[in-house]
Amino acid sequence: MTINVLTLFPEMFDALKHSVTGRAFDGEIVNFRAVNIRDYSKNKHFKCDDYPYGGGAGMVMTPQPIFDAVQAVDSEHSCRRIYLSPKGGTLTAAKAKELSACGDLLFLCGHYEGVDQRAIDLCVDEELSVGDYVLTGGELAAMVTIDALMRFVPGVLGSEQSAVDESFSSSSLEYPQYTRPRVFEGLKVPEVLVSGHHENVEKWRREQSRKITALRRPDLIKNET
Ligand code: 21W
Repeated sequence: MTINVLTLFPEMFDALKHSVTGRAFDGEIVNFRAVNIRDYSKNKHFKCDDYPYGGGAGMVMTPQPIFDAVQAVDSEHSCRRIYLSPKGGTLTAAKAKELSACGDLLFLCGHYEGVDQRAIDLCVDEELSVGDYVLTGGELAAMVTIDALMRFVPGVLGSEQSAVDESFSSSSLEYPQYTRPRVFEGLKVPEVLVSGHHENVEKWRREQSRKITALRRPDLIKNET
């Protein structure tokens, strides 16, 4: 699987070189490429933005560098092309899982006030948002999406981690976890966890999950089928 990102700020994606995502790139389970849209500008100053027709505040990304960058990265239309946008459908675990099984991906990141609509019309299969709050651009949204989807790519998580039933994939919140020491700042690890009684441990964890989900996210329980 190859993940391509088109952005004016490719250095931001260095953040993915750490931890689980970084190891997946090193192990060539996932190939990652951040492409600078500016490299494709035909303007003599490599300009990539301009004033909005009709007026208004801020700048709009011009279509030419985006169109040419997309052609260069994906001329055969074999990538699923996603534009990170506040107007898109919201990222969920189900969407992340779907994207993880789509083959090669291309994420287009806007910055400033947005992207000329013609670049979206010509280059994009789907728009995707990460939630109802305003970011300064699509880059962090793309990183959130990439991190979430890579967890579903076989071999990215260690076998130990992938076996764990995680929040949202199992539609309930996690039980609290503890490690050494047994007592920290006067707070003890729950007795059942050090009892060595595996059945009781499992029962306690299920009960804790149920309680915290009912308290914090009753919507997850109602939505369970
Ligand atoms: C935010 C760009 C607001 C444009 C028309 C008239 C990508 C994002 C983003 C951004 C506007 C995501 C306007 C959740 C987000 C993103 C930057 C509005 C003003 N348009 N998910 N006036 N939140 N945000 N432009 O912000 O690119 S996914």
